[in-house]
Amino acid sequence: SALPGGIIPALLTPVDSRGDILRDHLVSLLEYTLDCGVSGFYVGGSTGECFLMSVSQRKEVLSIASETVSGRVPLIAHIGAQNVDDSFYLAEEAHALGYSAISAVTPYYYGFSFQEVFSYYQELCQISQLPMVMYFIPALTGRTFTSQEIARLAAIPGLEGIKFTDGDLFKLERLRGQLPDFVIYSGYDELLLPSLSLGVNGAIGSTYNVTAPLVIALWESFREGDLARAGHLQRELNTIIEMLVGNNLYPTLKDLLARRGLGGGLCRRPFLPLTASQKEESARIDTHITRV
Ligand code: NGF
Repeated sequence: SALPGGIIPALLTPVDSRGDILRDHLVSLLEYTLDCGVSGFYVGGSTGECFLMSVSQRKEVLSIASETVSGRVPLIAHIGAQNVDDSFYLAEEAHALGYSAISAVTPYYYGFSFQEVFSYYQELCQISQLPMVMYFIPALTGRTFTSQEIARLAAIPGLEGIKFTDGDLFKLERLRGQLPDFVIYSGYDELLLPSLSLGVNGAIGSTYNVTAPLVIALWESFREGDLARAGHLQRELNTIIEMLVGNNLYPTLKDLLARRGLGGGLCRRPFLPLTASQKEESARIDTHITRV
């Protein structure tokens, strides 16, 4: 498959207080994580705040990322939207901008039937020349699928992978066994090591924007068979993730970027800026990361 493996940050989108994209900050974040050795980027996903943006802003983010990365690593464009025409439009843009793959969240709201979800992916895959990574995140879409249903979706020509953001590792294991050639990305940063042991091809996550060196070290330790070191790193990372999630995740990730001189910016409304006490906690998280 043309889909990248390895550690892939779900790219943050720095914006100003009006919600406009801060191009320079986005470029700094891309250059910093590339220097850390990431294997690709997942652009415009949940972490990128796509559901809070206009289609033209989403296109702007896709275009800044492809211009900046300029072929150094593969890029996956998240193009999922509530309005299918927006998805189709963004899929075409992603292709024109040189992306390696597209990805779309499973249709949410309205409680769509399996057949409706199937038709949605089928049409997207027919329209796009790029491989598709379905984005499975039942906690936020409210829609889960059995491993058999996922296998039926995986049979759609062009649907080559899944971003598996679920804690059900039994389901992940069944899926890996049933579909040896399907590309599976771990979507919960907390569960990277167990997911690696079950055979995922890569990992896409929000916290990798600020922990790339640590998570790449975990990945390499696992590859080298040093499970003690991999386990140690997962525990350290999980302490960091727990603090991040308890402090308003995305605004804190951006605050951490700002502390490293990378800008970072704010999040779009209704996300609120960090309070004074959240900023203090962010400073503690920053110290914690540097100490590991
Ligand atoms: O933020 C969420 C929401 N999930 C991300 C990631 O799966 C989202 C995960 O990294 C993503 O890839 C995207 O931007 O589309 C978590 O933030 C992390 O495991 C901390 O819980 O569930």
